[in-house]
Amino acid sequence: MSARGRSPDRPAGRLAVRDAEGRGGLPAVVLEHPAGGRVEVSLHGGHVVSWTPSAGDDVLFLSREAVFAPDSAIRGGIPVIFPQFGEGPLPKHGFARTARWSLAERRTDDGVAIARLELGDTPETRRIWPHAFRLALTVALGDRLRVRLSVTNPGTAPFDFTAALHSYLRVADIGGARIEGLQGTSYLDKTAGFERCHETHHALGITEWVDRVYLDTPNRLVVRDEAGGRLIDLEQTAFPDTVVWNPWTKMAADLPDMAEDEYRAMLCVEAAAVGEPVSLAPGARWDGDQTIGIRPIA
Ligand code: TA6
Repeated sequence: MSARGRSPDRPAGRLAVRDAEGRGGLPAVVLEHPAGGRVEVSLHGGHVVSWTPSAGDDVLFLSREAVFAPDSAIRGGIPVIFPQFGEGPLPKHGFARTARWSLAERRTDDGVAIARLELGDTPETRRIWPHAFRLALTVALGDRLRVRLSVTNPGTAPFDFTAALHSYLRVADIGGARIEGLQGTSYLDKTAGFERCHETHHALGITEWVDRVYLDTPNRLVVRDEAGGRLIDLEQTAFPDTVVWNPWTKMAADLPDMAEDEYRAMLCVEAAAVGEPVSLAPGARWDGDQTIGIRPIA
């Protein structure tokens, strides 16, 4: 549905967290809010695949070509990237996004529906990444959606990791989308051999293939979805960096799990710890959050 053809306000429901059969028949957990909001989290990848707020379209983009299968990453939603962002010795973007997570806790608390998923090391992960680790993904649905990635080192030696919440935001049309808050920061431009550049735009529009790691970014950004008539407020803590990605025409054509025109309906603005790996001492825990809210454009 287009953002202009708004869905009617969803009926008020109850505050709940329940098991569900997710897309592709994969197990999922669904969070519901009395105001009508609904979030679906797949246990495959610990992946938030959808957040429909009380009114309007899904805030997250999910490709109509997305593949829901045990060995595949899902194109859209919020992939969890750990322990390696991008290319490197491990599979691209690490193994957390294709692993089977378990539901560790579900609760409701003061008007918020909360699910906590967990993932730990296995013989398979230790074969390619020789560390004991424990991840928790806490998804909290209130007026906004908060996603927290927690990394614990239960082992006896420190380890380093890079990570991201690779959020795919849905926009009504990329031509009217602007990111506000990055002016004055530096970024590594993956489309130009990771050249270091300086952001001069107050409101950054996307008019071509963009793939950038913005370093040391402010913890609040706004995506203005002009055609959709809404602002998407992003807040991140402990993730120092922000990745901005849109594949545009050529790159989208190379992605088998994304339709050719869909680059117009998405914009990745990712809470990331990429510029410098995080070093985690034995027994230590690191928590990184991304919170997403929406407001109508006044
Ligand atoms: O976060 C941006 C990025 O690293 C891009 O370089 C692009 O490849 C994208 O992620 C998607 O990666 P994927 O492996 O999911 O196709």
